Amino acid sequence: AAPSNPVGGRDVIANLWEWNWPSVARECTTQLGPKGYGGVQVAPPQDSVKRQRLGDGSDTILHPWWEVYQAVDYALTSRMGNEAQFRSMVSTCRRAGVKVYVDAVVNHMTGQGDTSYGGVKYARYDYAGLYGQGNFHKYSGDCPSASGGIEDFNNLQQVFNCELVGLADLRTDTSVVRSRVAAYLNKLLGYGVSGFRVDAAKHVGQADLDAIYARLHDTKDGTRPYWALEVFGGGPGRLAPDAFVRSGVVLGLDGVKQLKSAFKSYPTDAAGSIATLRDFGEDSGLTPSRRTLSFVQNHDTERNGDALSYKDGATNRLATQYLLAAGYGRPQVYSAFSFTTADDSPPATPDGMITDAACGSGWTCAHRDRGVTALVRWHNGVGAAPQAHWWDDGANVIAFSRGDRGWVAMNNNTVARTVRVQTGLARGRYCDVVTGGRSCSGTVVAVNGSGVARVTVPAKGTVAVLAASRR
Ligand code: AAO
Repeated sequence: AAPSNPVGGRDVIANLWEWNWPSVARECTTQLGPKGYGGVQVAPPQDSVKRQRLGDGSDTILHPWWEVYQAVDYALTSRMGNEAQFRSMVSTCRRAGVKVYVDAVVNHMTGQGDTSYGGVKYARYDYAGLYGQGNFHKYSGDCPSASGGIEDFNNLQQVFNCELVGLADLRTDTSVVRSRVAAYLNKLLGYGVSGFRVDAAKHVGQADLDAIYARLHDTKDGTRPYWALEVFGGGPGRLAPDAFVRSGVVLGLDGVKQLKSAFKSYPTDAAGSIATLRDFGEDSGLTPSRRTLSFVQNHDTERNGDALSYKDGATNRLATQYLLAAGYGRPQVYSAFSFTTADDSPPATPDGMITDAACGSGWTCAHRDRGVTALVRWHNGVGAAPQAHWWDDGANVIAFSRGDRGWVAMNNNTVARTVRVQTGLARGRYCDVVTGGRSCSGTVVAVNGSGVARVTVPAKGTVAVLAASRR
């Protein structure tokens, strides 16, 4: 079986979604490595649909972000760069101590178009030298819906064998397709990639995922590849996220909704206050921590209303800090581009090639936020120590320790709050890593002989101290 999350250590992943390869490489060296991130997730690197101008004067977005989710070929010729740039990015990141995880589109090929970024000419069920009609469920008779598409997301046969939004569904139940998919992923592993986010994993299904995984080589570090499965919640039986945890780690998509309701509904809905996070994780019905890749949002949920987004500003930062502190799942920090409509392209040339990521001009750079990087450092400092000393005011202020290694307090109000709390720490004066960074120039938390501290937590802010940051 695929491995669980690593325990403790530098495990935080930055999801630099649709950053181009030279920008990812630069970021690994200058930011991610130095700030304590242990991994970076990148967008699908295989060749994809490149939409052509319609010539009808319509204002349809020519190169929406989702072009990259329509695979044309397993050559690494994408909107983010070419194969040489991809390889160089992976080795640069590895040298900076940052492992690379790839978004793998293996459930399907395309649903439209005839030309790719790599210049390949194709048809929906014909990819010369790779797949033809016999490799698709469209022609195998296994899809029971009248339209050939998924009409009912609760129907197992449809979810596995019919087409997701019209995307040509691969027969991953055959050894020919399994071998070709595995060859693609093994090529990436050979370049130094450490694992995958498996796109539309719910539609591949457990048996096919397991068979593909069994064909994968070890990583360059000699470990089994990380294998994080995209499975939206809500499906019954074998379609539920819980039914996939034996095949791999699953994406924490239900947790995303709980985080939004905790952080965003207060004070309009007091029931949704952050005090409810006392139970966040397995106690609130989520998949096991060691089998969950958790995040506040990803590219789908920041658009579909399930999640907070960069548009929520300080509330989104606070939720990200909470996730890094909580210890549920392997935390991932999402960082992409700002958008107006759901289909917007990332900043790109007229030809669709994504341009270098410039923070503040089109790119949110949430992973660089000092409040976030402080909590990455704190997360690494507390390691695998369990949550203890939970405290809340019944509404919008919470505090907890991670064993005796660190203590944190968070305030989701729009005004500062002063609290008197049991920290579980030994008597002493501790430096807040959020306001003080590494230099201890900010807030100092004084803990008395009984472990109690009186602390003022800023509006929409966090105070976080490490036992190791005692003065
Ligand atoms: C584009 C065009 C289409 C066109 C197509 C082919 O937009 O009009 O037909 O090309 O020409 C992305 C875009 C698509 C885009 C596609 C290909 O989102 O718009 O299509 O690239 O370019 C389901 C899947 C899940 C999938 C999600 C979008 O299960 O795997 O749909 N996510 C991944 C990617 C995604 C990508 C693809 C897959 C395809 O992350 O970006 O698509 O590679 C329910 C179901 C879920 C279902 C959702 C959304 O979920 O249970 O299975 O996800 O609905 O349809 C609560 C409920 C939960 C519900 C959820 C919905 O959480 O509990 O049950 O709300 O918000």
